[in-house]
Amino acid sequence: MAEALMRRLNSGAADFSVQLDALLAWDSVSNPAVVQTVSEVIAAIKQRGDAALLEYCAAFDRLNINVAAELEIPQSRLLAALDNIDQAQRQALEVAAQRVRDYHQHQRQESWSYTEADGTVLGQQIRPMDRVGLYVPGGKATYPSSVLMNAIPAKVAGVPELIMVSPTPGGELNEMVLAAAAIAGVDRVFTIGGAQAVAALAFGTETIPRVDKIVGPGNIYVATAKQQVFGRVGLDMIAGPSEILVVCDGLTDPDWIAMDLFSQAEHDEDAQSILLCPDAAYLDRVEASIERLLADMPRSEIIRKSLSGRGALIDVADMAEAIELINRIAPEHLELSVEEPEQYLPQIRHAGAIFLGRHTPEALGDYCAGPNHVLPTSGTARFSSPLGVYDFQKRSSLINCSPAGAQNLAQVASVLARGESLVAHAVSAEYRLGVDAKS
Ligand code: HSO
Ligand code: ZN
Repeated sequence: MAEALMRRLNSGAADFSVQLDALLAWDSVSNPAVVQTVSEVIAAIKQRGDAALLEYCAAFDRLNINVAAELEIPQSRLLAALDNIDQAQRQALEVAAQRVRDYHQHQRQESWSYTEADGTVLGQQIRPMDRVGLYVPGGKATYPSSVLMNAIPAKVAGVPELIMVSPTPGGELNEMVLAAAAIAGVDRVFTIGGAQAVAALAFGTETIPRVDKIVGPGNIYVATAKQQVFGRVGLDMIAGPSEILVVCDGLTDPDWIAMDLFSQAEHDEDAQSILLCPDAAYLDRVEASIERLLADMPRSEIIRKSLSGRGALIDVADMAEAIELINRIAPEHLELSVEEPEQYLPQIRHAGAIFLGRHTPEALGDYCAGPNHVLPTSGTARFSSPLGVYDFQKRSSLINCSPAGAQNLAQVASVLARGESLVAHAVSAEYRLGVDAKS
């Protein structure tokens, strides 16, 4: 028999836990040479603004522009992209955008307040950020769907100015990306990329407006630059390779499951596809489907490397054990390809997105179901959530003490302040004690 493409694990094996840890291990890359280069780039943009930016565009992107204003793609050019692309693709982008918009409307948080018996009002005021930057990578991982997924929640939150940046090596524009930007309502687009684009967004230049938050994936230079500007601007998470965990009861067409595993694997050689099933014979059938279907995939080489490097077919004792593993893995995408999947939801604590039933492949969520496809990777679903409207909203606390309320609070504050030896605090509170509570 030919050697199996995917590793096979059995949860009953004595060393299973060690094997699983090894399978899941992922070190986010940090490279001292890149860190050094990126800090030089950031310093240059900070000191010399547009002049430095134009030099980097020429050096890294073969983009020879003398006037920084020409780095901006006019809105009329974005609209032209809508006509330049295949009209079936335009329509699909529009349907996807509308569904993503509808879904994200449900996430909007509203300001709230309540009034206490003594008339004091407490609450929270919710406002969008003023200006957000969206990084869109050039090259092989340029996904128009990701433009929709990043831009739409920001616009639904009410961000007035959404600035997109994307490298354009040799000046060649990606029509689908521009069309997606137009549909999503991106306000301004600049043809810059790399660490210099992140620095320009974080510090501002004469031409590039300074933003309050930067979102969107990028290569190691972009990720390193984001880390270095963190604190000056807000950031989304730094994504690791994409992952899918499929749990199947053994009753779904094995071809479907094989293709679901491929769909993650084709993103990247480092992507991770794992299948859990309580029926070992079914794992054999999926393996046979994989062998048969793989050759016809245009990205078969990437899929092969991903499945053989980081993939696994895991034989589990039962669904209870599968649930335990789900929570331990905390996958970015979880497919429950089982009968009555809803029954397991109360036990699932950690997963970026949960796809329920045999008719919900992850691919539908990647493009058009409505939920966001920017999700926590590498086990970070233990403490973080999908990108959403809430990532572009921020809160201010509201406190409005009535004179009577101030009397009540001042007594407490005064005692605590003196306990901290902060006398000005105490006296500031005590001044309010003397006030006629009716005035
Ligand atoms: N599965 C990717 C998103 C994507 N898929 C974009 C296709 N295009 C995120 O995990
Ligand atoms: Zn995908």
